[in-house]
Amino acid sequence: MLPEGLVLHHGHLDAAAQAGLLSALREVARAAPPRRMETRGGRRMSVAMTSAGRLGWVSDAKGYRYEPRQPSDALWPPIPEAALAIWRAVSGWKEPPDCLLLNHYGEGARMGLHQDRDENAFDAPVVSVSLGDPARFRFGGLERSERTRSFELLSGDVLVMGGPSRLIWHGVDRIRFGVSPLLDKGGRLNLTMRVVREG
Ligand code: MD3
Ligand code: FE
Repeated sequence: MLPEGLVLHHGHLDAAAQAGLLSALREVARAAPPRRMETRGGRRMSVAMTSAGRLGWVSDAKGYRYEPRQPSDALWPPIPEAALAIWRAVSGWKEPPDCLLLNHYGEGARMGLHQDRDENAFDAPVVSVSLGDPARFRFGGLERSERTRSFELLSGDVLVMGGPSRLIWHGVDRIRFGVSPLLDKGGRLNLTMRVVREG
């Protein structure tokens, strides 16, 4: 049993839909190359990230925030229609997302336990789509100290975090590198779509 508001659509995307989404994400990565960003504390993240949409998520010595432009000053590329179709199918939300955050996990990459709280739109859900190698997703509750549980996210899985689960602590312990044939170089892509409001 998952907590209220955390909904897993296992196998939402079949092989053809995964391949179609992947080619659209390659366009995003060409227009906005993924980078391993620095945390506010000056540590380099193991996950490479980029964005599409009206706003992109960035991190540097100044902290975490959403910006309308890439570090190069270019606008972020548009969110692919294949991703917006997933949002419409599972989010139950009236507005489209403002940001698609694309995360690439190479061998050994992980993401520590955190909350997503830079959006100022905690009524709106976050929708996550997994592609490529399996990942051990870990989640707890609204307090950092609460006990955590984990399950594996597989290629084609879609996870919705809404309602009372929108601000839960979560992260990725590890991926099982080289298991999925989807990405030629192995690894995992995760995309999250978010509604973002001004400060
Ligand atoms: C639960 N990404 O980008 S996706 C992130 O697999 C992030 O790349 C992980 O956490 C990844 O911020 C996990 C599942 C996920 C995404 C956002 C959430 C779970 C969430 C927001 C609120 C609660
Ligand atoms: Fe997160």
